[in-house]
Amino acid sequence: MAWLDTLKKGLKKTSALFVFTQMDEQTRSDLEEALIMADVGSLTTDEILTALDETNPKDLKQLNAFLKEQIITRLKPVAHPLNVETHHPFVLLMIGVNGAGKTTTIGKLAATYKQQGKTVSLIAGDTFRAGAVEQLQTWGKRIGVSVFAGAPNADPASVVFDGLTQSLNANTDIVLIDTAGRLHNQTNLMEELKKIKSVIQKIIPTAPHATCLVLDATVGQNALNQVETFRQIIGVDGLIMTKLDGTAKGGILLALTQKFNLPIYAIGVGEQVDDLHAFTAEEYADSLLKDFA
Ligand SMILES: Nc1nc2c(ncn2[C@@H]2O[C@H](COP(=O)(O)OP(=O)(O)OP(=O)(O)O)[C@@H](O)[C@H]2O)c(=O)[nH]1
Ligand SMILES: [Mg+2]
Repeated sequence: MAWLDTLKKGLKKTSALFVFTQMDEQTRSDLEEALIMADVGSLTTDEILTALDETNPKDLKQLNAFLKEQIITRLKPVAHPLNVETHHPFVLLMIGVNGAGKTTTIGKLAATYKQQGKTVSLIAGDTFRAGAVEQLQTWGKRIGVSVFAGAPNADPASVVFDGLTQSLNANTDIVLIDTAGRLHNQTNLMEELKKIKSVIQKIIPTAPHATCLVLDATVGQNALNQVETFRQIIGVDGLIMTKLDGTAKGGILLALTQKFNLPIYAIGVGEQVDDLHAFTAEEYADSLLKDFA
């Protein structure tokens, strides 16, 4: 996640000793380029550059401290792990485009809650993609959590209805609902999502207690469009950003926060069960800046 590598290389090119005694134009434009390349977004980049001009760091150490503070100040307010204690059962609806990491994230979350001694059930609301139900069942077996699946090709809303009813009867603490990946132009699938939500509300009027949009960090600026689309169609309470292990573009969280100010529940940093981490602004800033100064 060394997204400021560009800047570092730029500074190395322009300063043989990799030190500078004042903020010059070259350093400023290297920083601008590095921020844009890292998907921080033009608005946040402009804000950071304006703050930079006021702060006027004298050396690389000060510049590093300035950037760290900028990142932390912006992201600390959105670092909110999901609070699942607010409702019983707590119903989480997982949504997002194809391949974002919904099913994997459900598996990781379920394992976390199970470890905390809670009872968890998973509902296989993706009856659309071949193999989706089996993928969730594999996770369920691996972590020892029950999975509710409907008949093959069943209507996802009816699967969710039956699964939620069963979870209520079993007095489950947490219900995690998987859904199929879908894109903004797939009108039927988007309508289906609304139907799923209204079916949930028929059983539990306050649910879903969190509608979580899963975003793949490697898609870059497109993540902004995804939030916009899902927000309009069904509403989004918070985000989980996956695949931060595989990108130099982690700055997208700054752009998303600037635009939507949504809680970041967690981040995915790998495919394994323990690769879901709580999001903290400090750690995030450190990892973004780790090879810098
Ligand atoms: N490196 C990495 N891979 C991840 C992460 N999260 C998920 N993946 C991988 O991304 C791929 C897609 O993950 P899924 O969980 O199937 O994604 P999905 O959103 O359920 O996909 P659909 O159901 O097809 O829409 C899988 O190969 C996962 O192992 C992550 O944080 N890091
Ligand atoms: Mg899936």
